Amino acid sequence: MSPIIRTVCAHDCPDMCSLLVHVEDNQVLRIQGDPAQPFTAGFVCAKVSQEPRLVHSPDRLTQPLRRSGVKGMAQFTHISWAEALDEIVDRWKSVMKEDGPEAILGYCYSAHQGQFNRGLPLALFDMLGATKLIAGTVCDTCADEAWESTLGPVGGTDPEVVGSSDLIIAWGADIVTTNVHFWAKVQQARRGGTKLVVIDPYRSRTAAQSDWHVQPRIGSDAALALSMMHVLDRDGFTDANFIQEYTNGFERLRREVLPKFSPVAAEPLTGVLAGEIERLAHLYGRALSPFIRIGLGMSRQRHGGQAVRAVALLPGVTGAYARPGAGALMSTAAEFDLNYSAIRAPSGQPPPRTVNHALLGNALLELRDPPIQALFISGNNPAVTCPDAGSVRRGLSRQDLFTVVHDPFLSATAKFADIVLPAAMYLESDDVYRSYGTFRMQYGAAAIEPPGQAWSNRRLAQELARRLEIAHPVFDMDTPELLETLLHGSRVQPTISSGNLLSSGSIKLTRGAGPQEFRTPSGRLEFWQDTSPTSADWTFTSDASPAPKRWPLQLLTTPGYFQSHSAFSGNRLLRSRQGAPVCLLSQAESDRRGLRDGDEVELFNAQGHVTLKLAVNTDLPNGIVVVPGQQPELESGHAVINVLCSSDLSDMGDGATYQSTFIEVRRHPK
Ligand SMILES: Nc1nc2c(c(=O)[nH]1)N[C@H]1C(S)=C(S)[C@@H](COP(=O)(O)OP(=O)(O)OC[C@H]3O[C@@H](n4cnc5c(=O)[nH]c(N)nc54)[C@H](O)[C@@H]3O)O[C@H]1N2
Ligand SMILES: Nc1nc2c(c(=O)[nH]1)N[C@H]1C(S)=C(S)[C@@H](COP(=O)(O)OP(=O)(O)OC[C@H]3O[C@@H](n4cnc5c(=O)[nH]c(N)nc54)[C@H](O)[C@@H]3O)O[C@H]1N2
Ligand code: SF4
Ligand SMILES: [Mo]
Repeated sequence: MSPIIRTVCAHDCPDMCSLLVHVEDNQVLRIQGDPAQPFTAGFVCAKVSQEPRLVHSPDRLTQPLRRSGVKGMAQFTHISWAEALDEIVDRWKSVMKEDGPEAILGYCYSAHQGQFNRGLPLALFDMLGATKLIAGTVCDTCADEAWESTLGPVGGTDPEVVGSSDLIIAWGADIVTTNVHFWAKVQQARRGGTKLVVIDPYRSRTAAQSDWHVQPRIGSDAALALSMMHVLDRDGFTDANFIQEYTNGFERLRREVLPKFSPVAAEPLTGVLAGEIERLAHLYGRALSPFIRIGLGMSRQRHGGQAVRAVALLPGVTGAYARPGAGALMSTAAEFDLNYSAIRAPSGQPPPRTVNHALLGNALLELRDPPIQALFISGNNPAVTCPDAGSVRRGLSRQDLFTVVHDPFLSATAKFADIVLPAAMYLESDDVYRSYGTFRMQYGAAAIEPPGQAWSNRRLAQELARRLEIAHPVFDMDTPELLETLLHGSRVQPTISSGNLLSSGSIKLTRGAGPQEFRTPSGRLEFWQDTSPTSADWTFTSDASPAPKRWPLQLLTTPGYFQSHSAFSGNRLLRSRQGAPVCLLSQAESDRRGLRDGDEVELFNAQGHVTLKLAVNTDLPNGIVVVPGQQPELESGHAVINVLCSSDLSDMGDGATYQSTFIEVRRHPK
């Protein structure tokens, strides 16, 4: 019998599955979802069921590399770790001597690792006094700020109780693709008669399997939610006691805003018929325990914060936040008030300067006094995933920039590096994990040794700290000590302690029964805020301003089913299952441009152009183009979709605005 290692899936995914990894001769034979963990429920997704092909991919890096050709052309020679580390330390020391430590940028979001592999590289740059990355703005900072300004830093409804809900709304969440274990729970509930409504401009896999797919215009969710509130209030579905006892500002919203959002007024904003809005509001108002799963996709646009805020307020109107199985869930991360800064920012000093994760291109091209001279990227692929990817690539091409990339694969970004370091993956390193889609934490043991000379992020950070003579205990701690540090002072104790994490599998936080807790400064759900500069005064309730005439189509990039951005592209089977990159366009929009299914087309705007295959999609409304996934090198155009997206930021949380991209499509000019 091959040994079975109990560990955790570290991919950037809300489910945080508990895994049983079957190992023989340092090879992963098979991965099983742990049947003893109720959320994982014995299965893994279509991606991780193929994980041996990623971990043992022939494309894995096993030795450090030094650039021998032009930046971006991926010409490298093998070097030893000693040579690589000597060169990095020498270059960083001379950059610091000439321009100060703020000329160094550590760019590590590291979303496919646990807390220590994520945290320790950040600790290194914090201790150096380097320019600090404001991380996560490509993903969830807008949504998080919107949620926190509404409910406070708190998790939402437990996904494990969705079985007792009588109505489920997936609001801008493609659950089948991004949250498959929650989908299993949803399906269980539906077998008992619960209805599933999906609110999404795109007929996603989840929408296609729903009972009712409502298709609003991109970015019009705030208007839709406010119109539902209008109907709920007008037709007597408000819970006056709940509003009185647990909320702030509803009267003002009712007086100043809701009258503007009658279904008839909201119809042209949202593209949803007035009658449908009425029906949706009544369905919601009549449900005893409606559960809204709020996705992050709708937050990645100019008024994304307003959208999330409005949707998160709906359960406050009807008092659903007080009922079991009801409420809203976006992310559970805020519930874990861990001592992150002790691991990630141990200096205790404010950073000398910051760079927004989504603005890497601008930072590399435009920052002065000092300019960024040395860049370290680990666990990120910004040449593919960052907005304004053209600027990112121009920045990475700077001859005077010294770039180090630490990755298990020669990613599109690594191709621009001066030094590439082979990284271990999560199955090759022990770490501690906390979920953002459940209320669970777990310790994950390394299942195998890393291939060749690959090093974990943690080992690399420790070694660089040693060579740079950075003395801080955090770089010498073993796993139990790091764990004690991370949990110090946290409310998750005593349910979760270093002792029980190291000795048990998945541990679930216990949360009080009773109404959803609000951790805003007032302790109430905030319908209105006058104080916050980003506050929802509801001036902007829709991104549905008419598209500029020259760029009449709005771009929607959705998560790829067989992808997590580019992190699975080292698995050739998944790459072929995802297929060649395509763009979806309605029949009418295609006809208008004389385009046919399968044509090679160019997507373009003032920022750049990308060549793709056209797939005519009969479920798509006019006026939008959908590109599923962010594929590393689009097959024919040698450009990634993010060259079309600007570096404009969202109304809250300084987030990326991928969805606020306007383009035109034409036949590829051969
Ligand atoms: N298979 C797979 N799994 C993943 C990922 C992946 O890329 N692929 N990504 C991982 C990561 S990094 C994250 S952050 C999470 C969450 O990943 P996200 O990318 O945030 O995915 P969802 O929350 O499912 O939201 C996507 C849905 O939002 C819809 N949407 C976009 N704009 C709007 C809008 O204006 N209004 C409405 N109503 N809907 C809109 C899209 O059409 C899409 O169906 O998933 C993780 N899991
Ligand atoms: N147009 C558009 N763009 C988007 C989005 C969108 O919806 N639309 N979504 C955004 C979202 S939600 C996110 S989270 C970002 C994701 O953006 P990124 O985090 O840049 O994307 P990934 O492809 O997940 O890149 C992870 C990299 O880490 C590497 N890696 C994996 N494990 C390890 C490890 O253990 N150590 C090290 N050192 N490296 C490792 C992988 O090989 C890969 O190269 O993309 C964003 N980009
Ligand atoms: S569903 Fe998510 S957490 Fe579970 S195995 Fe797949 S990627 Fe990992
Ligand atoms: Mo993300």
